[in-house]
Amino acid sequence: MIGGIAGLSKDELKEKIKNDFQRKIISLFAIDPKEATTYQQYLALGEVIKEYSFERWLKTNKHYKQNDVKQVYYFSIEFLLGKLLVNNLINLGIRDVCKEALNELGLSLEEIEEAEREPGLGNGGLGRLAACFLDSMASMGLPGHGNGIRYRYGLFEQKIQNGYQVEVPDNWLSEEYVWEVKRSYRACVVKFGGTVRFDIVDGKLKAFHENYEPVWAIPYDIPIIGYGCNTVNTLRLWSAEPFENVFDFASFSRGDYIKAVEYRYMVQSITQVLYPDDTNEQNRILRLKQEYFFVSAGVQSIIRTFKKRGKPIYELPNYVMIQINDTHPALVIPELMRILIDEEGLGWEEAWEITTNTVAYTNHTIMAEALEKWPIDMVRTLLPRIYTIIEEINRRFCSEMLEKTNGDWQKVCNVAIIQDGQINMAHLAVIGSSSVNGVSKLHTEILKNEVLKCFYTLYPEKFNNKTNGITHRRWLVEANPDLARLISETLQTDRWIKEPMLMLKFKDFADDKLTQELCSNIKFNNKVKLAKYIKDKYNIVVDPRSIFDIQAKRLHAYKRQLLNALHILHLYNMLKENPSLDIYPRTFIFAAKAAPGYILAKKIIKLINSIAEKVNKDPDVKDKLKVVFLENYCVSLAEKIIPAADVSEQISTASKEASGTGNMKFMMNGAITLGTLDGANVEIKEAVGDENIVIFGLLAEEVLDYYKNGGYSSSQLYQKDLRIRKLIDQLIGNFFDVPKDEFMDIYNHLITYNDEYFVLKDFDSYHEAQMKIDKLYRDTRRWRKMMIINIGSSGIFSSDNTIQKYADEIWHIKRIEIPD
Ligand code: 4GP
Repeated sequence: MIGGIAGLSKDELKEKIKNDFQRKIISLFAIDPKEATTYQQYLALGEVIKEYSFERWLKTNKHYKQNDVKQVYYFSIEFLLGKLLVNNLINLGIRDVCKEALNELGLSLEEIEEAEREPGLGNGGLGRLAACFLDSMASMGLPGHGNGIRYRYGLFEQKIQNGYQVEVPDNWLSEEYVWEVKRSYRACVVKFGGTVRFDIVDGKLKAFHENYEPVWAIPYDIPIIGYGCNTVNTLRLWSAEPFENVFDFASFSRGDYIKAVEYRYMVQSITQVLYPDDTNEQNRILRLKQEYFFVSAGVQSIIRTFKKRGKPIYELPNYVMIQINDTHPALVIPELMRILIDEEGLGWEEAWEITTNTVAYTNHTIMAEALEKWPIDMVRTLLPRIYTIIEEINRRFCSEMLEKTNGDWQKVCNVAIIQDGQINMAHLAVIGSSSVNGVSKLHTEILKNEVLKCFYTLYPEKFNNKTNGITHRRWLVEANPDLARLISETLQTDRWIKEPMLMLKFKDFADDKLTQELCSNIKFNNKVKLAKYIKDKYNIVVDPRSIFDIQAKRLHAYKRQLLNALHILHLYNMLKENPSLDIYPRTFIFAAKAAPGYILAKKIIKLINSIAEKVNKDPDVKDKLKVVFLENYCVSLAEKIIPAADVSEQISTASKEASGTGNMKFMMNGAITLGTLDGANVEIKEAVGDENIVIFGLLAEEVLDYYKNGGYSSSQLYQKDLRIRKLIDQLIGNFFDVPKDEFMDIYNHLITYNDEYFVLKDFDSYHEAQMKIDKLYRDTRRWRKMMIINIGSSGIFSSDNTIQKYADEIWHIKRIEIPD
């Protein structure tokens, strides 16, 4: 193993990196280092850097163990880490010296880092938040780890062909993944199917799970390296592997060869792919298997570690906290109950007390389709013992409620875990945990007053808000190094990288002409780089002097990429009517993946590309409008796009976006938010002040009121508003060069089904807001001032602040310095 790097001088370290890197190439590939491909260079460098973290990793774990430290486990079905090479170099504090070392070998760190493949183990906000939290916990010296799934295939790779999204499997593990360490010796057994038998043993009723199919859960650990400290925490991702001798396994019936093959296939499918399309039954079963798989393995390994401390089991909540990232890991609750009762021999009440004090739940969405419900038959068949426990939790809870409500069955049904033959996972999560939090002030209020109102009345003390945050180390220090340097130079310190609230001081320079100019130059250079990327990849020329107006996020009707697209079409119509119309040149950039089974979202992608084709080819509007759809949105693409944005489109229907975190990344890089008063936009507005953000559209309460009481008709709007009528007619007429009825789903969504997300209702107000942006941008000094205020204020939205609140108010854990 390569030795540690503590205590070396810069020159010693540089020499060490050069030697270790070259030796690694030889030991890995048995080739002359000069002949290595860029990818081999990346693998070798990655191995070297990973090993540099091992000493600290070991020390951290030892320290936690020896000092009986309370630790947090963040359970999440997604972790969207992004590339790790540069992140790890920065956090180890050796990026510059590594760059120099490579230069001296005639190599470029930038080229090597490009070769890294990013693990796409998440869809969007939820998974990326989990990754930001890991970075903050490690960098703040907090004992917090991740627990998730090592998917063989990540989220699909998106290609755009003829304007349509095409999904290609993301084979990210085709080569080895440098940053993980396989720990087979810490495997756990997860049990599926079978039957439950109850028997009296020593006068106590005991459950026996029999005839199940055992699956190995093999942990792969990734070191999470803290910035500017010795802490290295762990992200543990589980992979499913078959038992080689399953037919000798006592509780599994002996079978034939075909059965053995089927078993292998079943096991491997568990961790095969992220988010199987849940429109069919088989995939839904698979999803449930995934959830139980990583939860059971995670809880088992936590209990195993805890027991090594020699403490009595009832002390668990004093040493362990499990935060569940949405309801996907909510089976933690019955699984912990199972272990405490069946394996540790506790009684129900004692087990329940321990469980509820160990688990805390974060809700990330109020979208009905995302609030998980599992058919009881499915759970009973797949997880028979877990099912009996859920049933008992429900039975006890309902009888308690019946008493509380003086026998009001309706009220009890509203809060029951088992309703209409289904298990309501949000209800299970609320009932079985000590804390329930939303992810922005507005979202938490909506949870309290609408979605989980009944529970808020029952347990007001459980509910709390933790507004999301992002790690400024990845989203600023790494993604926008020039801006990071400017902040350090201006503040004459780089302490803000550890203490992000110091960034607020940058606002003091909002009127300073030099800072304004430097800031604006950095933005311009970032735009030039993005323009080059667009030219190289798509052969589209965009002018970096135009306004870069960007919407980058998952494609979803509520996020309203459609509003943006229709508005671009409107601008186009205006320019066609009046070619000398004075609008400031704009480049509209989109990046978004649609779920493979989400037809409307895919049609919106096609529409954006159809508009792009129309606009970009038309010589009449050539200098004024450009539209670009960047394919395969992922963390590394976000790192290229966000630093180049002037305008950040955060235009969801008010009440629908739980928080948003893209909004924070854009402001941190000096983009001005054009947004609705939704999610964390509300708090961004508070932070930057009304004059440094452009707000439009219906308020959340207005939206909720329309949903409850009606009063909006999109077809009336279509009749009344000529601009809107023209746009809709263009969709279904022969304006675009597309097959007949191509956009009929969009038409139906907007008109036939009355525009569920108020795209047309907010159109006018959005247009005005866009015109305001146009005007503001022309006022150079004003715009630059706005940029600086946004950048400075973004310190508030560092995930370090968010995590501090989780640590103080939910987890009750403290920062610990890991000694050298
Ligand atoms: C997302 C929310 O849509 C987003 O507003 C929020 O910022 C993010 O979680 C992190 O809290 N939800 C999901 C999901 O990604 O899968 O439900």
